[in-house]
Amino acid sequence: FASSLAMSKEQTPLVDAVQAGSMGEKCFLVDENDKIIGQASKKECHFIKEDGDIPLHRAFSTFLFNKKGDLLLQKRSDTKITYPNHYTNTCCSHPVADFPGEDEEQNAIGIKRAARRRLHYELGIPLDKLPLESFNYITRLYYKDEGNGKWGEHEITYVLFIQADVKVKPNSDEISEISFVPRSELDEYVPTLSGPLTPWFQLILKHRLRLWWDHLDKLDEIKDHEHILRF
Ligand code: DMA
Ligand code: MN
Repeated sequence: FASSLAMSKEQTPLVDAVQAGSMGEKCFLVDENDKIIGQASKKECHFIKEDGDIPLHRAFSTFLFNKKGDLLLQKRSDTKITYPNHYTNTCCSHPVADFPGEDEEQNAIGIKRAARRRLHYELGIPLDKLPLESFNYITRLYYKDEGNGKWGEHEITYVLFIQADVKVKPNSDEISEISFVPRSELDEYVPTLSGPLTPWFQLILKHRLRLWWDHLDKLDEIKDHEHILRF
């Protein structure tokens, strides 16, 4: 990814160095049924090819609620390569081969390990507040989105819910704003946001978030580990 680190005439980095650095991480390629079929760099997995193809890969999308039941939202920083300055759910990323055990599928344990790692990295949440058992794997969502025409997404993303009172210390390379939204204020709050929503958050918001949120105390009723949602 070195070429993108080149400086322009004004000595402005074309791409943030930290974000560019993570582009070599190895994501897991999957087939339409979420079976792992290989690995590819984070860069390859998000770069839109000439024919419009984006390699399908595995991801996760975490929703963290406090004990009152308010949802933590974030605004992606302006240095993110994909979807900068977009509002989105608490924390999303990918399980990667660079960290051991993130491809372990029993109880979606690998996904939970990756989510724990990224909640700590992006939001500064202490790891001891994030035991693997506190993550609830709800279901999977398939989607493709062409982003800005250069960088996009094509994922099967595992939706995880976690409820905990935690101190957050956002990493400014990832996040520029956070907010806790009460369920009763969701519908009036979303239109006030000063930026677009990520496509995956838009889909979940439109089709499932209210229903799932209303089941925060009875998540077993909404879990579906058999089917993959496709909207
Ligand atoms: C990728 O999230 C995962 C989903 C569900 C879109 P991301 O772009 O925030 O990944 P990262 O933080 O690793 O750049
Ligand atoms: Mn992705």
